[in-house]
Amino acid sequence: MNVKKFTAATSRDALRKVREALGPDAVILSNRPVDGIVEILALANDDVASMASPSVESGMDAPRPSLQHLEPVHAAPALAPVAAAPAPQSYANRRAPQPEPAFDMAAMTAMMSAAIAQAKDSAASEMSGMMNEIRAMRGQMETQLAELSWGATQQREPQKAGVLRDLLAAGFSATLARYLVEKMPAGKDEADAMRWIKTVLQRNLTTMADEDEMLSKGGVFALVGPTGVGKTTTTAKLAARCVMRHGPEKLALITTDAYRIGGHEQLRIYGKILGVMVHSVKDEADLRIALKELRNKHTVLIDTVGVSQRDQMVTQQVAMLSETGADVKRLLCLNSTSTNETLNEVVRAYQGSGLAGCIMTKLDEAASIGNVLDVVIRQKLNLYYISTGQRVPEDLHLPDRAMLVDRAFRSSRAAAAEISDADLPLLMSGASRNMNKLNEVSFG
Ligand SMILES: Nc1nc2c(ncn2[C@@H]2O[C@H](COP(=O)(O)OP(=O)(O)OP(=O)(O)O)[C@@H](O)[C@H]2O)c(=O)[nH]1
Ligand SMILES: [Mg+2]
Repeated sequence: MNVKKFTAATSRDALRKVREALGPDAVILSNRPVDGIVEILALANDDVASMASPSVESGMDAPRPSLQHLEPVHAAPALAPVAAAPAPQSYANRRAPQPEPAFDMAAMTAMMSAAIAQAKDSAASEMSGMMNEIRAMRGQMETQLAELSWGATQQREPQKAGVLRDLLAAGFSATLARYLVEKMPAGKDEADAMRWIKTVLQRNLTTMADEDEMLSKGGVFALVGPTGVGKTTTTAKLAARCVMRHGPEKLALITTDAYRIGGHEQLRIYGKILGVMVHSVKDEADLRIALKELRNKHTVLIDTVGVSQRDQMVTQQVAMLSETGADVKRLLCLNSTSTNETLNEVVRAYQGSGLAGCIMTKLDEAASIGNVLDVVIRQKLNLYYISTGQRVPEDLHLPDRAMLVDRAFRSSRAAAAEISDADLPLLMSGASRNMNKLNEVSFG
């Protein structure tokens, strides 16, 4: 008996090799992918016949695991030849009552089960390969359909393409840009279209109604966010605003920056200048005690230690601020110079059970601000303040929605010129998959 192994890049090639070597009646024992190629174990039809006979050939080219495990239960020296060359099934049927050579029967059964097991394996892996291919094809089709549909829009309504280019150049995400342009009523010229877009963006930008919401009402506010986004500086700016309105006694400052060398010093200096006590806490228990002691203060501002949004410490920090027994409102500092993707990641990481709002920082350093406005709009964050520089307290302002939206488009003219009409379908095609998240943007 001569089990032969055939390998090729594809099943088809491997089968061709089998046919060439063993003829069209070859019996395939197994067919499976191995290390990226296809491996087929096959027998010539004549060999199948000879399996029934005891004249087991000594030289098997291919591995024959089954045979090696298959010593007959009772040693069977009598491997009598079988005259006819029956198919395996008929051989099995003929087994009793004549004592048949146990070796061959066992070998045959084992070969068959090994072949079946391999066939099952390869069917499963082929199925999962097929599913992956179907998924990839679906993705490609979606992309191409989106490209086609954008190509058509561009020809039909060229002013939409212009608006789209401006939105992308301003830093808005392709998803939001596409959504807005698709919802835009037809028949507007480009200036009209832009006005409509700006109005919709403004309407969907939520800002603190007026400063009284924070300063008059008071409460406990924690500034959170990744490292270096301006939490301490913004805390000092807010503290100065509180002191100007209510005097230093009504305010307390807490820093959770207890373990970095000199971590709390920065805030302590601001506290000294303003005449406000700064409390330093190192853990949740500390914070609980401090907030209990300070419950009579009109406003408590907590400056937290910066944690990367990719660090699992964020979760601990969110938990620490949520379980103090007091109502701690978390304000997320968003660095306007970060990319849209990074800012989305930051919001996701810091969201916890809900943010009270956000503060845009480093607006003065940002070349475009559509990226940060996009995140605030899509994540429906309440924008409390904008920070436009390092000076305490001057560089903190209440957000002006019209000004912010105007500013987003003002600096983007040069960038818009760099996006060609031919690029638009491609840029938009990736946006199609996230569209369903946007159905709450209001246009009325
Ligand atoms: N240009 C500019 N710089 C800012 C602004 N806000 C803060 N900075 C500067 O950014 C740097 C970092 O500010 P911090 O307030 O220390 O930032 P932080 O978030 O407290 O940093 P960590 O505590 O290390 O996480 C400082 O040099 C600030 O002066 C801003 O709005 N514009
Ligand atoms: Mg700090």
